[in-house]
Amino acid sequence: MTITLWGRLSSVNVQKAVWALEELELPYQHIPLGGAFRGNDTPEYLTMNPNGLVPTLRDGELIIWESHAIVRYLSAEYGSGLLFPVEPRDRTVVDQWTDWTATTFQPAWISLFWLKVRTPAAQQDAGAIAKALAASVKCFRMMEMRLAKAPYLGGEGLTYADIVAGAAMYRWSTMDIERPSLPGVEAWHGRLNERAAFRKAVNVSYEELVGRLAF
Ligand SMILES: N[C@@H](CCC(=O)N[C@@H](CS)C(=O)NCC(=O)O)C(=O)O
Repeated sequence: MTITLWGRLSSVNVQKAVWALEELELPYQHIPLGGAFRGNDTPEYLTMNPNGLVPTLRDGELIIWESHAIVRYLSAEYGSGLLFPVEPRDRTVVDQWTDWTATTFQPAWISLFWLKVRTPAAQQDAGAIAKALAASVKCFRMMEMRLAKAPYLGGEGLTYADIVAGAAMYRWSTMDIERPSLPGVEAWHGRLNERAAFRKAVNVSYEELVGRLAF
């Protein structure tokens, strides 16, 4: 069965899917789409993904969109016992950090990224940037409490929670902002950086997005 992934590689949500595919050493076809590539508003694409965003993944007959659903599916189908803890008591901790990333952490840091990186310098609002930075730091301090005690968000091993949250780390660590010292988060980022799959998927230039609000 062939796996196909649609989405531009500069998208953090696409990067989560690429990381999971690479981590699990799955063969896949990649089709750049969205952003400067466009194509996410065609009837063919909307039939697969009515949300009109990237990523979309097809595995045989199955088509899925929403990056966290994609990463969770790949982990369950191809990484059970590795990225996907089998025991519900272990897995719920992974889901907790995964859902928190979708609802709280990513909205905070993405907002900062849009205000600080995607908004042209002349239009930037220092007050809004400070507020978004404070909201992001609050999230990172929560992660610090966890990562000071465990090497990964789910506990002892890498799981899909680290993939969805860790996808933020290239942008967070390279944005021109004041970052507080968070030794647990930094050590975790160091561990992620040791993985070829993380480096390939996440350490990707976002130069094409600087000062660009269009997509
Ligand atoms: N909740 C969705 C969000 C997807 C999303 O916002 N994708 C952005 C890129 S990160 C997108 O498709 N933007 C339009 C474009 O790139 O053309 C997910 O996690 O998959």
